[in-house]
Amino acid sequence: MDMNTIPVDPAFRKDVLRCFEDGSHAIPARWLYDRAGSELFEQITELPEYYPTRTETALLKKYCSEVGALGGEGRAVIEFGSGSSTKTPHLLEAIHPAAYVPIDISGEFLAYSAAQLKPVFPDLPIYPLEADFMHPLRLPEEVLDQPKIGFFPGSTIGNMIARTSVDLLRSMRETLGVGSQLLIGFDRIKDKDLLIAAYDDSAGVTAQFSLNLLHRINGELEGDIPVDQFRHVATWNDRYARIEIYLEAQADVAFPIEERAFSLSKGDRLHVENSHKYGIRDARLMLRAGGWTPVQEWSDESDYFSLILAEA
Ligand code: AVI
Repeated sequence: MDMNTIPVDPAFRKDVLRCFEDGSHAIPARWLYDRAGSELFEQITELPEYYPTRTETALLKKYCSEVGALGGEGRAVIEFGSGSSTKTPHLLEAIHPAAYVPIDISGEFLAYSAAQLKPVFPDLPIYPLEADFMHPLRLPEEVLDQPKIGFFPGSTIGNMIARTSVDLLRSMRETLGVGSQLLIGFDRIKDKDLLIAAYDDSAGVTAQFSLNLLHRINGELEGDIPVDQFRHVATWNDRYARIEIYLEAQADVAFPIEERAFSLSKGDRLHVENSHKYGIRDARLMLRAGGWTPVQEWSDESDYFSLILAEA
């Protein structure tokens, strides 16, 4: 093998080929996050139209001390999908945890976030865990006997369909144990135009983020998809209460992927992401279905975003 070749994840190959072979024309959103995709997502979080990150960050700054007072003080913080851990310091400062366990599939992100947090919290033991948090996990030995609080910000749960979200909440309960707490972010249902603008920004960064998936297919799977023949489309599906992201062919296109020939007609769409939004009762119900009892919730003045503290 060429030393510069990135080994292809067989699950990526399977999902991409299935999308075209069975005509489902859907690719799971997890594949949006290669290195370029993760960098573009960081840019999205700073866009004027993308309200979730700044709204949730303001809630964390304002209310994390209440999490401490509601039993969070001194617990070990277990963060699911910690990424670059940008929101974590607000929680760590407020509840003085016994330890911090960032969980991420990317070892690179884990090393980065540990390096960022170490100088700010020199006395905090950090035990990074490189793993897929969608399944129950064995936590590091050092925190097994400590009271724990899970942290799942960003409304990342919104990128999953309801059944997967509930499965994940159950897995988290199994990983953390009865008596644990969970602090989780939910993006709320709001004006359709605001939602669409957040997922189709005027600078075109979100479009680049979704179109990057086609570049990834070309780079990793010997594809030759004409990326410039596709456009990013964000729609609001009211029945499912979610933003749906598609890549729409602007002309009839034919292209190979790993020497197999595929084609799409003008107007055909590839479904690449869902981002569900929640009424506050939907969020509470989802938590209960996953084995978590909501204890307290905090929202901004416009009810754009909510943080919920729950107990197992
Ligand atoms: C990571 N996740 C919560 C983002 C969202 O808002 O659904 C992903 C995203 N996709 C396009 N913009 C943001």
